[in-house]
Amino acid sequence: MAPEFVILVMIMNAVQLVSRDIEKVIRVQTKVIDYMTDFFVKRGFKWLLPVMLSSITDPLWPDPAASKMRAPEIEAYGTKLKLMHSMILHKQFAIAMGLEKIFVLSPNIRLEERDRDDGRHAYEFSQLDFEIAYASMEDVMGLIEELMVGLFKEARKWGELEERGLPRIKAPFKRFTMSEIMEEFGDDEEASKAMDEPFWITDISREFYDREDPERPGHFRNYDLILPEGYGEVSSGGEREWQYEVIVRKLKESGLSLEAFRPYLEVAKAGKLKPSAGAGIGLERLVRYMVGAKHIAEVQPFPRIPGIPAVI
Ligand code: ASN
Repeated sequence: MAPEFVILVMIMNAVQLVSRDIEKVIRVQTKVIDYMTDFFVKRGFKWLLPVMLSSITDPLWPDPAASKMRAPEIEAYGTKLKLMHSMILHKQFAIAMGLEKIFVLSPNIRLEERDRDDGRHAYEFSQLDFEIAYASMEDVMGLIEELMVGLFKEARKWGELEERGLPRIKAPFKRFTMSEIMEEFGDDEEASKAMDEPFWITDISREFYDREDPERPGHFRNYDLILPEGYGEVSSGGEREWQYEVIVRKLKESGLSLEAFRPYLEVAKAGKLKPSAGAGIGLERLVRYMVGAKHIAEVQPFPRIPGIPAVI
């Protein structure tokens, strides 16, 4: 799609929006979601339905890749409920309930700052979010590599992507720590532009729930999968904290209020959180890369671009 289409999609009225040709993109999206859900179901994962409102959600802070934002709230039956930033805390609750391996197609609302329109951010999007009890970062990274290698192999056969020329990829993907990326490329965006295959960034200092390496304080057992050609981050995850004292310390270090996480802390204090690891894969970002779209608005039937009011 031509770059000028990107500009157009943002100023389109409702009739123009429903008149554009998005059928091929949604055909690809259908195949991608079909492949991915089948992959998890075949490996014994339980498929949860999404949670959209809760008294607690992902603070998305501190995170070098996110701007500070507040989850919008609605009043329901005398309590304030937040629109979900992500289901990370609910994934940990599900593991605490005894569900060993879970995934969910989760809609997330993130009211990014207005200057976040970089073609990759949408303020309403969906991720395939999964979590595995007692898993390590190697387990999750290996699973995502297997998923991506299989998906790309399959997708190269799809008529819709014939001209796109997706790369032949093989596992293991290259790995860099965040400090190696900073040193070599300046930031992850520049690294993404310099690469022609997906790669990992590990050891990222961010939200309290990603596990700090107990043997190497100040280092983190987490990971982002970055797409090449400047498409940027498509997946992020980590091993999780589960011990009450560690969680309280990290919440305090992040400057977050303990009260905002009360039910989560109650479960942690009761010793009910378990070690786990997981990740979320951004569906629109993945589809955007696969079809080679310049802007995420081109793959959203109802674009949700930071700074631009939604028409429908
Ligand atoms: N889904 C991510 C994870 O599993 C969290 C996020 O979306 N912020 O770590």
